[in-house]
Amino acid sequence: MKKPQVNELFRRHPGNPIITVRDLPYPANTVFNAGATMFGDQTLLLLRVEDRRGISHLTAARSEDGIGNWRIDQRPTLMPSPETNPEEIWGIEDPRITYLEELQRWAIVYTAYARSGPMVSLATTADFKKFQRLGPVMPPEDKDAALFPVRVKERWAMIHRPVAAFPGTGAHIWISFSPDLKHWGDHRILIPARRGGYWDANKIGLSPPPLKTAEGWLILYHGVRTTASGSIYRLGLALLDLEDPGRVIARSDEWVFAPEENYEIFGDVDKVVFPCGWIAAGDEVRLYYGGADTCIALATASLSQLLAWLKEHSTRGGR
Ligand code: BMA
Repeated sequence: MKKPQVNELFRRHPGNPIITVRDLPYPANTVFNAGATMFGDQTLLLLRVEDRRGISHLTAARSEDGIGNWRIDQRPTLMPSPETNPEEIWGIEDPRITYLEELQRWAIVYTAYARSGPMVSLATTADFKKFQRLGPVMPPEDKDAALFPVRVKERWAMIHRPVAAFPGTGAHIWISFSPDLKHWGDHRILIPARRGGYWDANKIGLSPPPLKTAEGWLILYHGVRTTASGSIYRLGLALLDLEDPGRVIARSDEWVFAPEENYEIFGDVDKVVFPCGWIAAGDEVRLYYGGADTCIALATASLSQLLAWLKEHSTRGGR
């Protein structure tokens, strides 16, 4: 197998962006940061739609090939519910979807946004029409969360990214555990943000949910580099032990994907690639990501190439 260069690991779809606000059946500001899953033999995206007030909701889009002919719900699929859930008063954002075989339902972990700051909320569904809210599961400030699809030693596991109010401590990726999806504990840092000039210094967060592979749980995470002209959101890889996902086996030193195309560089927020979902079909991984907080784009990769590259380029981080 020819060894791919790091900038060849993910290949952008030539039709990018695959969904923009012009594809929506109703007026809105932007569509970006979609969760993704297979629903029967269709690809289902849960789009984050920001309306013309600045408040986000979620809308389902379905496609046979996961690339085009998206059928988008005529009305918002899941709206914020500030009357019953005051933590959603400023919207619901960035859904990560995991199918829980044991419950035969999909779990949607999303950011609920209100005066107190962003926090992690959870809902489940069997059909992406009716949703059951479990409410907030992590207090603010916390976001970039997703569930593992199976229990780990009898407990559910969730990755998330709290931010400490204490200055200079950094924002790291954490893992927590729960017997019932509602009560979470045993919190600990899983992947620390690096320091100094690194692309993933000071602030990192999980991107799509962990992906089960023969070699471990594959993690794609974003690093936020603050520069004189704003932030740059780039993506790196890590691998967690299959039996004990609290153990990091590998972590890439370099980023594997970064804003390069116009639809990633220019938008409501410049220089952002922000995936919330990926789908593996055989060796192909389809990554759905928001471009510059304005559109949805697609890139594909080979799972075996990602794992081989990560193995060769891992220092396990922590510098
Ligand atoms: C993060 C999240 C994402 C967004 C990104 C860039 O904090 O809020 O939804 O894409 O910032 O603006």
